[in-house]
Amino acid sequence: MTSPKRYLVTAALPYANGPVHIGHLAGCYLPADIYVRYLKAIGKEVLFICGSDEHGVPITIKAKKEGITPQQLVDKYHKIMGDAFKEFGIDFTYYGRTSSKVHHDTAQEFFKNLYDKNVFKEETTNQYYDESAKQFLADRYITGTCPRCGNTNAYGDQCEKCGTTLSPTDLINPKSTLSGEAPVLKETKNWFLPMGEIQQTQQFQNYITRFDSWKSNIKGQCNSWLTEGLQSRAMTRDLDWGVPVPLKDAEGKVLYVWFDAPIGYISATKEYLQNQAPSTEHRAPFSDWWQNEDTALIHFIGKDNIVFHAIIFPMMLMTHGNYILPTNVPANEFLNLEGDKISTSRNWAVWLHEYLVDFPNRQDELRYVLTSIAPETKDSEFTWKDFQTRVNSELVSIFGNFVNRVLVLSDKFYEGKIPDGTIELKDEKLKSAQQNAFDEVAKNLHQMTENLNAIKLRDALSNFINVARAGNKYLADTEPWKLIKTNTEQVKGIMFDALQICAKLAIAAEVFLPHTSKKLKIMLNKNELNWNELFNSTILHSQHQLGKAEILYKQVEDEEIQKQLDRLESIKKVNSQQPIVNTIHEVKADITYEDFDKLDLRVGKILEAEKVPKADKLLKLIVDLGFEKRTILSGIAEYYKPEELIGKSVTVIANLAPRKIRGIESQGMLLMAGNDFGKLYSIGPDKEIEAGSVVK
Ligand code: B3M
Ligand code: ZN
Repeated sequence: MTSPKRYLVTAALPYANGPVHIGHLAGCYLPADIYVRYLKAIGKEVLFICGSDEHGVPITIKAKKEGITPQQLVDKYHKIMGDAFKEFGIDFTYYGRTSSKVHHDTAQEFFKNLYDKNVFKEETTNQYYDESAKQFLADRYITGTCPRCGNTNAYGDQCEKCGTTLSPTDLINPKSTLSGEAPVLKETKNWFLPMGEIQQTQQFQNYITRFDSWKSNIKGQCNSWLTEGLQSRAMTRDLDWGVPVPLKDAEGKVLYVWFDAPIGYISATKEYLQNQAPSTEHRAPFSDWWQNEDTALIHFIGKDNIVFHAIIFPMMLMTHGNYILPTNVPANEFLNLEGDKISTSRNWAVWLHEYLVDFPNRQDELRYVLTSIAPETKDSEFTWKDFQTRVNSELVSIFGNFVNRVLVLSDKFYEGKIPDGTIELKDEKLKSAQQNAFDEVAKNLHQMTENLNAIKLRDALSNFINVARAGNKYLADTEPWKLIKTNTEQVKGIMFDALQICAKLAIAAEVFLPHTSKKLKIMLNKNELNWNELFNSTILHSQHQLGKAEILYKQVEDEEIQKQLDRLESIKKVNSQQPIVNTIHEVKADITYEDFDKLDLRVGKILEAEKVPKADKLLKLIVDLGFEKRTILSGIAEYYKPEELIGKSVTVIANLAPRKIRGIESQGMLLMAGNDFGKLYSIGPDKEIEAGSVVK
């Protein structure tokens, strides 16, 4: 496509079965938002569409768990998710939901259209059925081993580990998630999309040439599925929650959630244009958005959604015939958290609503960090330490510091009025500092624009911060706070330049850090700043009165980070208490009796026990060995409270050479039974026996 006339940008519809976490934000909503803000800034006509995905097994499973109806569940989370997005400045044009009437009608019409064209293959097949729950087991109601990668927790519709789409009957050792039992097979009729046939059509072959300009991670996945050959896939399910199949002989059946959900982009557009679009504003009609080749359709998603957006939905759109196909599917990989995969069920996540409680009004800090580590080409990792470092050493020390210095000095020198802008710098050193700053700022702004165009948002953000860095360096090189004593004229020139850089930052911040941009514009007393002024040499004219200087970012303190780490640590503990299978350790090489006899094992009685300060795992024990009392340090603080150990008999290695731990000499060791997950329990005599007795 040459330059598109308008952009229809979508972000994956999140399942309304839980709150939003940083993985969602980094994977899809933040990049989509930044790109949309950029498109709007450069004057493009854009719709940014999203909404809650309220159907499918993930919803019914969660409703059952919470003991409420699916409708109550989606009502609850639709609100929570919508609020979280708003708080973080994710500026959807419209946030819809798939339980709406317009959506049901649109999805049914879509299905009927394909049905009438004889696109579907109607087939009676054997599907898994849970006899105790009296229910067919579609999608996530069934788990088993992935035939492709061996993941033992693959779902009936997809393996999240290798991304393969599956059918329940593909799973090895299938198990019902309702009863935990092995299911039986039972006949039922469903309607299949013959993806293998559609793959062969000229239309589809033309469409896939678009992959060439897509990111390599997406292209690679798609091409590997296409090479393997696509299988037919049922577009209906035997479930009672969803959009009813609009056919007479389809009682008790609903549309497959992955059939109806992407249609949600269409129905949300419709709803917006019908009900919400401001009547004063010029808006292209629906047909221009979805049926006009001048529109670029761009789906932002996470990598587990690629096949649905890059292959299945386009197949639906092209067989319907009345819609444009995606121009680009910029999928991100996954964001991990502190060394582990983010998981809703294991509560291993940073939830946005919780972040806001601990870091109120600091949304842009999270936006900044998540954009700078966005998993654009490979999985990436969020750690709290890194969060602290990036905020403190980039936002606080570079961007915030620069802006603050410029505003405070302007206030001090000129009572907040922009000085004369016609002054030429004379001194060689000053001149070269100025040239450097101009070059760096211009270069980075150009690269930033290019990177935004190419949806390389990490790089774009680093160009942005480099602009502030160049500003900071300009001040450090010229030291206006010193120069003011000897040359007030030259200082005017420097401050004038620095203020222009602040204005450029305020303009560019609008796409990455909207809350900051707003604040900065108030400080500059300039609400109307346009993107096309970005490359102007003068944005703020002399005599313009600035507003009040305020701190843009607060330092993130060690205690704030520790609190988050402690929270994660306690989640880890809760998770590790769930039964997990222990690995079987091979028996070590044989030893002789003489080897064994070298160990002097004794029964000891614990007399005292206390925690070792600043060591989470250690207890300091005083143990009576009969002939003497020993101080022994033991790493069991997570499993025993000091008071429950007093009076307990344990087995001690009495001739282990003493060792200093945390400045305390440990004079022996307790024998403990431990598993792979760190659990440690003491081993002692099971009947009373004197301290000092020999263990042999
Ligand atoms: N709800 C999957 C997900 O939240 C799904 C996306 C639908 S986009 C049409 O990961
Ligand atoms: Zn797999």
